[in-house]
Amino acid sequence: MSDASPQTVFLSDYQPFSHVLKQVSLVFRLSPQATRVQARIDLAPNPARPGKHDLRLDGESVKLISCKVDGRDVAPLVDATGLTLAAADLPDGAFVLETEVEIAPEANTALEGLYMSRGMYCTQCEAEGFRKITYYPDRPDVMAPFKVRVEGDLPVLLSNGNPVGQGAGWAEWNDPWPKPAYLFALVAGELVAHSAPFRTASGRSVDLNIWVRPGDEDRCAYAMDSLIRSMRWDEEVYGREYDLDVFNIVAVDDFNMGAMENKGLNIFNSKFVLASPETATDDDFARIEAIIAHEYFHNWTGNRITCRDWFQLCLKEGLTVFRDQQFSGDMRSHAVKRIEDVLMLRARQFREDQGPLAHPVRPESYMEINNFYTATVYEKGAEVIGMLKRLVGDEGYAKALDLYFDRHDGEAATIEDWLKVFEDATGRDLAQFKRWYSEAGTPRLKVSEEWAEGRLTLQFEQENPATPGQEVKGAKVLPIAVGLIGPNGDEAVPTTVLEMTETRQSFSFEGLGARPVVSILRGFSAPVVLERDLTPVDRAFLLAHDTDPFNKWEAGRALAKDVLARMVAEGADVAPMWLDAMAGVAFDDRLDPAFRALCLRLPSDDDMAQTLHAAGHVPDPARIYASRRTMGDALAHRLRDGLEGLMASMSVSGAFTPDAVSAGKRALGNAALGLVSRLDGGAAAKDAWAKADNMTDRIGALSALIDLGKAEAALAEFAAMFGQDGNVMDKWYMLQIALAAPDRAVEVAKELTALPEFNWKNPNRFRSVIGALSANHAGFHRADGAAYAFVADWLMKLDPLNPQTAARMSTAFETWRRYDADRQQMVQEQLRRILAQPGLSRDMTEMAGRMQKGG
Ligand code: B3K
Ligand code: ZN
Repeated sequence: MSDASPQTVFLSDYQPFSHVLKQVSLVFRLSPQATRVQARIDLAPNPARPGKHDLRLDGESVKLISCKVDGRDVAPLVDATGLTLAAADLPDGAFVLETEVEIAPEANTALEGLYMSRGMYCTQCEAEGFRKITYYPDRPDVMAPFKVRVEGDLPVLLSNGNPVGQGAGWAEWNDPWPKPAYLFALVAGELVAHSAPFRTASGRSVDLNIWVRPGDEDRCAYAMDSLIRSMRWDEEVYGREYDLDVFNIVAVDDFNMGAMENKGLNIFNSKFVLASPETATDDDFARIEAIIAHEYFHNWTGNRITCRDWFQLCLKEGLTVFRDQQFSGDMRSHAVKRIEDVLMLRARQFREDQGPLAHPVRPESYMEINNFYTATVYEKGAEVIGMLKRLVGDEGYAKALDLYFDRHDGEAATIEDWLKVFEDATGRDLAQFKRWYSEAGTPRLKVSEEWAEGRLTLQFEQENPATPGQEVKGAKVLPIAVGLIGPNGDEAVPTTVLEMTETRQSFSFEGLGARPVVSILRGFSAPVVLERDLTPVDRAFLLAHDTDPFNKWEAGRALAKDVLARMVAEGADVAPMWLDAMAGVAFDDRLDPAFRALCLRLPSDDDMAQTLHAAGHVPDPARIYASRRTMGDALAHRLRDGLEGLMASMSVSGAFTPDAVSAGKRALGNAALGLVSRLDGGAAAKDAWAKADNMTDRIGALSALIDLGKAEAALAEFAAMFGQDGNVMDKWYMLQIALAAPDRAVEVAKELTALPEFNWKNPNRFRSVIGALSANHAGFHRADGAAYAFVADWLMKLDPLNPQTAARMSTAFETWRRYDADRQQMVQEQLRRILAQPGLSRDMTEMAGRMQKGG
């Protein structure tokens, strides 16, 4: 889809819709080239919009066959984005609108609206896909109950809500819960179900089904188990029960994102449903658990209470991410989950927030809303809720959430509504806190200490950097969790939350016997960059003694980053102090193996580039890469005597289970294997490859071999084993490119994209190559710009077919400001080239335009 001049939409322009919808009935006659959709909509004037108004319905790429008002043919004004029925042609009160349209699912390559994936019909309507199915007020504040009849010659015909009838070639569904059109879903295909019963807390029976292609049904057990645990958890922790007789999940191979929370009919990217020990890694299992939970939790936070408009996206996404993070923490380890979440936040959201695409958690304008399903809306949106909870306490949070569900169930709400329930439930004024929603950018928090006569004073200063369109910002409310550790390693003052509201603010602790080491921002209590001049000795001390697991890990990470930064900037050697500290953690059996594995993971190249840039350096990708390798080699040498033993002690016997304890052991065992491989020329990795009996260990061994450039045989074996399985083969593509030596990465990507199996129209496959190349930091930022051009070529190739995925992948270019003038120019050249492409999508026009402007 292309627009000559994409329009900008503004939050400040919001107006309620002209009409209210009482009931929607749809009939689908499925056919790949010519599906007919009949819609019957009961409408009435909206009392919130006094006066008589035209009826404007959204509609794109739909062919109008007929249109009737109260049974009489009418001739609406049809244009490229919808139709209008003039007020004068409409009855004064309630009326019935009937339309029939024709659409071509088979021709739909954008995977938005009704489309086909390997013979199966499938929909994706969020954010604005329903308008590609029929004429409709496609906006989240228009909610209505839906009845759907599906006719087609496929055995399984699904839609939202409860099944009310079915026969040969048809099925009828009724969804009694009013919903916006973006939650509509339809699936038709040759599918089989993996089913299980569920009984809700109040005794209602629910049939749970996971629908997959025949042959895949034995890989649904983990997703089903995750679903059942999610449903129980939401009852126990949030008091929220499921509200229909069935809950259906469908796995589809061609999907633009992870999954979609359609009411009663979640549609999933198959890679986040299908799992067996042979095909899925521990990380895959953890992601499946989290995404199943996320989509299920949307039933209350998103579906029962939805968003008034798309600017409020974080209302459902931030909250639902927060809830899925809580759930995963409860199921696994809170410490490990928090570290992983912060790693991801820094890698994706801080990166976004510090570049040209920075935007507030609640943006105020957009051209294409699909471009705002970002780490800022999702992950920072979740962090903001975490801060809110920290500020009002667990009880205040629980009261506020109960009030939120009581007050807004069945409504389309705003961030103002959300904050008001916290104010009303806790008596707190959140006016200043609200800046977290309206101001972009990652605050930088500086801290210095003063010590005199048993009194420790912490002086904080926050800086809120300018972001595109936002030069000046106010001070943020920062919950700063602090603990003090005495010189003997005992906790002198347990975690206390300091509440910073000014630009500069001091807090004192009195009556201390000896000068403590301060542990600041425990649990990563606010999403800020902490700038702290702590000596390496103090960092090592915190790594050894901090009682807060996040800050214990953070101390080691900060130490590693200091060391690596000095290696890159000054050519310093690997600091022995860091090596000793790592040895202390790696072999400490009292620590959780998963935690130890995280400690041994070096800061990523991109993270280092971000950090160096923020410190005023121009990062040199090749130098970062080389220094990081040197650092890894030094670590391997330092730990060498213990690595074999560590690998042996981490081996998990018995049948594979994806539980957190076994996964943690495998993670540490594979980390040790990665280090051993730097010493033994690949002997241990070859051995591990031969012995691997699950995908986690297979990937561990294969990664080590690719890293050594000795993976040819293993790669061929892998392809022979899994060639038929698209999701598994995506790993094969991804690893070869992500782990390629920087000077080889583009060449490897070129070779792989030339393979006949490289089905670039499949979003997972496209991401596994283009995403992997952008993630290979030094490879992507190769000095001759070859990777920039390669990625731009592919984005331009995909854009006309699937603008959403192309635009998403274009964020590869969002960091160009960090680098030297040559690289900046080369990226600019690619952005110009993209923007000059005739018929460029609205999605890509907005993304490339924003990136071009800089920041
Ligand atoms: N709500 C969907 C994402 C829709 C993305 C549309 N471009 C999945 C989720 O966040 O749960
Ligand atoms: Zn979501």
